[in-house]
Amino acid sequence: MRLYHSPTSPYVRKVMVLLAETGLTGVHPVPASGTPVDPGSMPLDQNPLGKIPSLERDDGPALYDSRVICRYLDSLAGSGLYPDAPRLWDSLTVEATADGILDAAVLMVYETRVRPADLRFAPWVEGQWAKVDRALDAVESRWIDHLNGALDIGQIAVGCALGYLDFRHDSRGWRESRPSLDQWYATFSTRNSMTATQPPA
Ligand SMILES: N[C@@H](CCC(=O)N[C@@H](CS)C(=O)NCC(=O)O)C(=O)O
Repeated sequence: MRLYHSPTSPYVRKVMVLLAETGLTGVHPVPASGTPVDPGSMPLDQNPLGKIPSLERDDGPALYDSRVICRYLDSLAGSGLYPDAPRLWDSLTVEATADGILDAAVLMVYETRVRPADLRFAPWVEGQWAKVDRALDAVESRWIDHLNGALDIGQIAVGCALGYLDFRHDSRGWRESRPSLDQWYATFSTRNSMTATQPPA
C-alpha cells in the first residue's frame, strides 16, 4: 500500500503513529504536498479532495481521511485501538475533538501562509483559536481519565494535535491552565511512535 505523506502533516502523523504502535508493515510513504489554492503533488486521482493522508490499496479504491485510514489499518492489524462500545463512543469523540483542534489550527496556518496579507481577517483567525481553546478545555476537564486508560485512537489523535500546537502555535501557550493535559502529554510524547514521527524542526 502507498500512503501519500508529508512529515509536517499532523493527520498523516496519526496514521504513522498507529503504524508504529501496531507494528503493521507494507505501507510505503509517498511524498505529497499542496495547499487549497495549489494542489501541487497532492494525489488528486486517489482523493478528489486533494488532501493527505490518502492510502492507495492493491485491492480496492484509495481510502482517505485519517479517521478512515486509521480504522482500516487497525482492523488489518487486529490491534484493538477501537475498543468495544460503549467505550468506543468516547474514543471516537476524543478523536473528533482532537481532529477539530487540528482543523482549526491548520486553517490558521493557511491563513498566514497561503492568503495574501491584505485579504487576512484577524477575527476569523481568533475565532479558530477560540475553537482550539474550548476543545483543549474540554479535554482537560472531561477526558483525562480516558487519556490515562488503555491506548486507543483518541489518545493517538490528541497526542498528534498537541504535537502540532507545539510545532506551529507554540506562542499560544496551550499548557497554561491545563496541568493535567500537560502532564499526560509529557509522558505520551516520549512513546517511540511519537518520537519517531516528530515533524522536522
Ligand atoms: N480530515 C482530513 C484532513 C486532512 C488535511 O486537511 N490534510 C492537509 C495536510 S495537513 C491537506 O491535505 N491540506 C491540503 C488542502 O486542504 O488542500 C483527515 O483527517 O485526513
